[in-house]
Amino acid sequence: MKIIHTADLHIGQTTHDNSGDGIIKNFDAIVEYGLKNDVDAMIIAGDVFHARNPSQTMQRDFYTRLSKFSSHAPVVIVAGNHDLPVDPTKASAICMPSIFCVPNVHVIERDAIITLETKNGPLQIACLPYPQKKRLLTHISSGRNAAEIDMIFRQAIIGCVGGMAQEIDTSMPAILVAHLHVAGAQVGNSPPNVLGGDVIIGSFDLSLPAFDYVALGHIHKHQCVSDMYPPVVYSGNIERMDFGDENDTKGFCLVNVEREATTWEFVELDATKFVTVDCDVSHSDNPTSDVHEATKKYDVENAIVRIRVRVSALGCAALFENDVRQQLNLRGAKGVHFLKQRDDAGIRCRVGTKISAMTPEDLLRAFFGHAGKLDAEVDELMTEAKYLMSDDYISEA
Ligand SMILES: [Mn+2]
Repeated sequence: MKIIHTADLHIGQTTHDNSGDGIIKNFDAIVEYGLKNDVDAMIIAGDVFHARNPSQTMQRDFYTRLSKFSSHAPVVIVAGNHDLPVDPTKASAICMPSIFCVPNVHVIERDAIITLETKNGPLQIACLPYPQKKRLLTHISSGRNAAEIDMIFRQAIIGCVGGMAQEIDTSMPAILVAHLHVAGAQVGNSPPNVLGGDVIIGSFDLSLPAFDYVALGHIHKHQCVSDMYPPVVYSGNIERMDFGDENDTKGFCLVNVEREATTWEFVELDATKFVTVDCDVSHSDNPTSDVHEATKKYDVENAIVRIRVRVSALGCAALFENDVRQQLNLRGAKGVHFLKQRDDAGIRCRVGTKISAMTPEDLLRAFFGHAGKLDAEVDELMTEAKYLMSDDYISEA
């Protein structure tokens, strides 16, 4: 049977670089793929929404697509850390389908084994939502140190997975779905909370012989973290969110589940393109046109572009960002960010292009003018400045 494994949709996530519109567009693409290829089920391994209190619009956007798919085949959602409330008396972000008992949609917030009846036979799914320390802590007596607590958590999780593996009927295909941090995984550009506070589990503690595939969520970089059978795979998130994702491919996993013979492939999605242009114009007489020239090597259509430019303090004033931005927009760039690295210290001012002909006094006067000082103030400041720059002051100091 064919299943889709996706995770970490983070609907509603925005970054400085990306408004997040591509997330829903790519979830649409996954649903369309599933319908067109007649897949048997969809697994979402946690973190559907970015916020614990998603807006009504975000919920509408997700549930309309979910219901389109679930009218065709079952969906299993295993809660991630973003889905679960910090306070256990509060509702999770994804509780609605359970409350209304929506057919074909299974939302799992506590470890459990479910059996899906797909049109190509039964599939057992062992589900392990994100292990929240707060929930686990209530079972631990006080007076333990951090390392001991970490050990107890790890043993609890390993015990839970092992217990579920024992309950599996090994004559039928089974998968494990979990939202957690596996040792040795490249965290890539995942949010920083991935690095702190997580209990880290070995992939060998998950790749047990009862299972035919381990579908993971939590780390946003797609990767397979085990060489052994069954495969242990992070599908990764479905959209590039910032420049840390520039070189990562985004997509989902198409898994062909068969007892002891499962195979999988990665299906790439059309994620927002990020392009970094590195250039050095610190010795250039015409930084604007040289930066523009440097961008020509890149395909910037529909891309968010970052220009990392090394420029002298004086050249800074002659680098007209808006000119470069306009030219890139004409070539189809969706956004342009400048990151200027000045190779010497100095004042920053926009005084026109004939800087090399100006004296330090001229430059300072221009700077005060640019900073919005009135003429009278500038005269007063210049008197003080001239004194500070004079030999008299230097010898007094
Ligand atoms: Mn997560």
